[in-house]
Amino acid sequence: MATELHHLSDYDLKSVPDASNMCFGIVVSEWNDEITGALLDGALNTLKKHGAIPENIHVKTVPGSFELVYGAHQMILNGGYDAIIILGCVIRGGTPHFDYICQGVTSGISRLNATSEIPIIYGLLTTENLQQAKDRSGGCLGNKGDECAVVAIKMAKF
Ligand code: DLZ
Repeated sequence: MATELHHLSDYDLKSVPDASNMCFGIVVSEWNDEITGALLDGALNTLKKHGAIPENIHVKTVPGSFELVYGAHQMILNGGYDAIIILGCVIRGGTPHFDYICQGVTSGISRLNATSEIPIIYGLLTTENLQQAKDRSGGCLGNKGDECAVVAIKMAKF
């Protein structure tokens, strides 16, 4: 369970399969790019640390988190991936927009997971403010990009 006391960035290195024969797609949102760039760095470093070959990691950007579902779907249609990671960051503002984006992305990615043959890994930060996002993108609560990379490798093996 993800709580402030437990996060997957503390994973046991030995529990992660070798990723040298795996191919990964990453879709990353440009919105809040200071945060999503840090998530991407974390994901790339962790995939490579576990053997993934840089040429086998394909990164595509989309304008905002709402477009992550479309991006992931296009990657599924292109084929050739063992797992796809989506990375985005939605920060609550003064309107209900936050809830609609979070709900849209979450249900869209869930639907893709239920209907496609490869796992889509959910790397969407949904935070109340910028500090919470920084804490989870290389700050005191780890990096969700790292976590997503570990989950992607494990699910590709699954
Ligand atoms: C419009 C919008 C707003 C208000 N906030 C965010 C956000 O915090 N994080 C994010 O990734 N994207 C945001 N967007 C953009 C939407 O995700 C989307 O790109 C637009 O609504 C166009 O479809």
